[in-house]
Amino acid sequence: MLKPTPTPTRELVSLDGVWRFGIDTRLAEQPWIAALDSPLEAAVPASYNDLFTDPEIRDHVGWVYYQREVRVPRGWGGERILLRFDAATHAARVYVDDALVGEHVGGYTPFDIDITDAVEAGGAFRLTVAVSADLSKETIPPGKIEVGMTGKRVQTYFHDFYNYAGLARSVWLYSLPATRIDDVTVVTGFEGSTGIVDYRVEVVGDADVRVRVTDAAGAVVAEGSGLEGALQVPDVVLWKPGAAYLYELTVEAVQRDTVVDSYPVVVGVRTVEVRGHEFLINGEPFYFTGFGKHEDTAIRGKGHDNAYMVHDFQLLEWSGANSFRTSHYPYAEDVLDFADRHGIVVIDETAAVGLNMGVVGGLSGTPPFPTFSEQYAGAATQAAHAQHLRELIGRDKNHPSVVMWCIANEPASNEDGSREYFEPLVNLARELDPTRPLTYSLVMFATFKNDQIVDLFDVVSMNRYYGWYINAGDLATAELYLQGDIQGWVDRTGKPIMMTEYGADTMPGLHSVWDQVWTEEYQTDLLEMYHRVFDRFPQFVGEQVWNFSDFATTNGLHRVGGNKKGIFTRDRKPKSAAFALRRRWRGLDGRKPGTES
Ligand code: GCB
Repeated sequence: MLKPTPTPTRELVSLDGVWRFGIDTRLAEQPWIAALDSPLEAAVPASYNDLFTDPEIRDHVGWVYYQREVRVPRGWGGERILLRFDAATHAARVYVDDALVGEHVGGYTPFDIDITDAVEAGGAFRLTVAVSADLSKETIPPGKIEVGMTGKRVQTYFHDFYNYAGLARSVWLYSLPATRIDDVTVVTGFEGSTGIVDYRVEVVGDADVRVRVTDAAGAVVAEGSGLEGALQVPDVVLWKPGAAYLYELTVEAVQRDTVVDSYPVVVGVRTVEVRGHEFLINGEPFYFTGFGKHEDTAIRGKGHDNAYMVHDFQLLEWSGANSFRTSHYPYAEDVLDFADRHGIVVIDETAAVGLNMGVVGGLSGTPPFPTFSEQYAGAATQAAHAQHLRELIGRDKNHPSVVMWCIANEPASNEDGSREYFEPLVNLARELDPTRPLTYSLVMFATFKNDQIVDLFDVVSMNRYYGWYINAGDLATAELYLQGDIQGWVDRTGKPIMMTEYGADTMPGLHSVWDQVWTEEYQTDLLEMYHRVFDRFPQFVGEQVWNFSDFATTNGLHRVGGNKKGIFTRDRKPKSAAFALRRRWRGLDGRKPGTES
């Protein structure tokens, strides 16, 4: 799916700003047929939850309504006119004036609605967007809504981050020519000093296709024509972690020598491959350093914010991180564009978090009923998961920064039914993208003895909390467990292994000379213990600390003002461990710690 981009043939109007806002319980039925009868207004993009002081809005279960007037530019007669929602979390119904024009389910992937027949160039319309925060067996992530003793509907879900909802990413009105480029897929490689850009174009209507590759200075370095082909780039400059170099592939749809549509795709020439126990980028072993992150800031919730994005990437660079995982959902596309430009490597994760009833069983990991059953993650969940994969890979397939898909976070891969659930999804992902390795993040209860799906994947990604949820305050025992655990996966799989989560909640400003949990020293000591163990395994290909920064969590007893495993606070101040990571990671340039440059 192509991101709306202004080109000589496409125009774009931002609908971001302040919209009228209300929640369904306080509005008339069919609130879209008139101006919303509500005193509230909400910022777009932003999650709505933390904007207001009213607790009923924050934890609202059900639909909320956003509304604004939109004017269509008068020069758009004869063009297709579309709305693009970069995300509506978790489901949306879109109305133009009194009419429903489209719907979408899935809170972290974009969707378009063609409204050409409902609006007029130069005219204005009332745009109402109903957005639902609800999670159920039919959504990814899944959840459950129950009516509590007070008669109120209560949402439960099986992940710790707060269920922020609303229009957290940009909304656009844009024009497309009737005959147009509908999709472009790019796969890159190189032979010696020649770069290969394989491209495939989908066109709506009848047109010839012309393509050209320009280098960073704008010089044309390759040209071709036709719906697909392989372009050769002489003296290629590769896209490398920490040294991004980008070309541009301009695709043109041409009718009788007239360019009727034109679209630029950013191209980084690089390869990704898993060979034996190595993860290779451009044929060279790559060692991931970095974090699992969240889209999470005060007031905005999951609202995309360019200032935070720029600053977060500065902190990645400052700490020597070369990568992050988009835990636990696809991030705003601008973040991937930024990673492409700045040479940061991304593990792109789906929103499939909480496919695990074991977490309800607490540390015993005993599920109250089977996870992969019609009681919880059954056929409907699997269908939603498949649709989500199509949308994620459709959106992100051309980003050079994305080197691996993470299909789920901590699923109950130790339970019966997990293989039946995941095998078709793995096959689908490989069909959608045969080039990138696949992984999933392994929960503690899924051990090298009982996991049922690891052979379907390319990289073993472990989430482990020795020294925190178990052996808290006892790093010596934690070290023994960790060592045995990794050894078990090495022996069982022979695949590359990385740690996608390890860490400790830490209260900034709390100190101790002893191994005391929650102190800044304990967080540092725990990470250093993990690093000692990682460095003993040649099969280890990376370390991503949980988490980049503190983040908001669901209401409950288990967290003090949110998850405090951040290396940075929620407002991005470093805890002591940030300096320890910086000492370990800076200057590695993708090499494994302890190896020669
Ligand atoms: C996990 C989850 C992550 C949590 C983390 C924690 O295993 O994958 O979403 O935030 O543990 O801190 O408990």
